[in-house]
Amino acid sequence: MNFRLIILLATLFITFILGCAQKVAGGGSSGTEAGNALTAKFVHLDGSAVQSARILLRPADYMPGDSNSSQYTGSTNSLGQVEIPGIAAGDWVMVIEAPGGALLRTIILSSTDSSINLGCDTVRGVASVSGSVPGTHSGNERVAVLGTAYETLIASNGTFHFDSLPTGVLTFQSKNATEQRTAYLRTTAGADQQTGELQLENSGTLLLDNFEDRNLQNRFGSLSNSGWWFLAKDSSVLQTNSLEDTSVVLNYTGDAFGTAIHTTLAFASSAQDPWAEIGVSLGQQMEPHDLSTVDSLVFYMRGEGSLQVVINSTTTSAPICSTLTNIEKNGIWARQAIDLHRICSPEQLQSVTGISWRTTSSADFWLDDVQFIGGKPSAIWP
Ligand SMILES: [Ca+2]
Repeated sequence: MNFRLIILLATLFITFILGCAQKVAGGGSSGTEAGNALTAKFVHLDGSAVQSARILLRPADYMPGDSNSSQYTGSTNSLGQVEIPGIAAGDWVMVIEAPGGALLRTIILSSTDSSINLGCDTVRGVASVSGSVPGTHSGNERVAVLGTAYETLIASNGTFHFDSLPTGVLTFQSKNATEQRTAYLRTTAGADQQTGELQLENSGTLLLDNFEDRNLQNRFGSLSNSGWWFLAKDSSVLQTNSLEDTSVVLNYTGDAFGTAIHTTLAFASSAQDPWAEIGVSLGQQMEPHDLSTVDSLVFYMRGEGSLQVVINSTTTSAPICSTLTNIEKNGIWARQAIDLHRICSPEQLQSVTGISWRTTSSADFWLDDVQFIGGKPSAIWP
C-alpha cells in the first residue's frame, strides 16, 4: 500500500467517523404501544460529534410556563447520537442546546410511526432576533418561541429582542397579551434578524399576508427566500388604477382591513383570449411547498368580477387545480373559503409553487387577509 493511498484511506475514515456522513443507528422500540422512538445525530461545524448535549422535546404549541405539559429529554452520546423512546403521537419541537450553538426542529409524529430517524444535523451557532408588537403595552407582556422555554419582555415601545436563539424555523407568539399575534422566521447562525411586526393570527390558522407591512413579500417569504406578490397579464389588458402598469398596488381601504391589494383591470373587447392574474409565489420551482396539512385557503375580497382561484404545482401531468369565485358588487368584504383537498389532488398539494387569482374579463379586485386554515408550519417549511 503506497503512502498516498494510506492518506486517502485515512481521510475517508476520518470523514466517515466525523461529520454527517455517518448514518444514525436506527431502531428503538417498534410497537406503537410504547410510542415512537426518535433517533438523531448532531455534529459541530468542524464535523466533530456534539457530545453530552441536552435534547428537549415539548409540544409544538407549548408556551413557556405551561404546566402539565408533557416533555421528553435525552442527551447525545460520544458519537453525537441520541435516542429518545416512547414519544406520544403529536407535533413536537425539539431543541438541542450545545456548547457553540443551539438547533430547533419541529417533528410531526403520527400514531402509526414507530421509529423516526431524523438523520444528522449540524449545530452552527445561535441567532439574535428583534421585532415589534403593535399597540400599547402593560409591561408584563412577553414574546415566546413556541415549543421552547425562550421568552423575552416586550418593551413599552413595543419592541423585543432575543440574544441567542436556536437556528431553525421558529414561531414567535405574544404572551400575556389580549391579542394572539405571531411571526415566523428561519433563523440563521450569527445573523441579527428581524421578525418584523407580529401579526394577529387565530390559532389553527396561518396568515399568509394581510399587507399591513405594506410590502409585497408575503409573511413567509423569509422562510423560503421567495414569496412575492405579482401581477401578470396579457398586453391588451390595462390596469387602470395605477401609473405603474405592471406592479401590484397596495391601497389603504379606510376600514378594518387596513391595507389591501387593489387592482382594476380593463379588458379590450377586441382582444383574443385576454387574461390577467394577481398571484403570490410560494417557493421556487426547485423547492415547492407541501400544503398537505392545509385544510382550506381563506381570503377576503370585494369589488366586481369573476375570478378563477388557481393553485400552481410542479405536478407535470396536471400542474394546476382551480375553482371559480364571483365578486358581488356591493362594496362589502366577502370571506371565501376554498377546500384545497376538494379541488386539488394529494400530489398537487405536496408541490405548490404559488396561488393566483385569474380573470378573463374586466374586474375590480380587492384582496386581503389571505390565510391557510389547518396548515402546520413545520410541514410547509421543513
Ligand atoms: Ca389588510
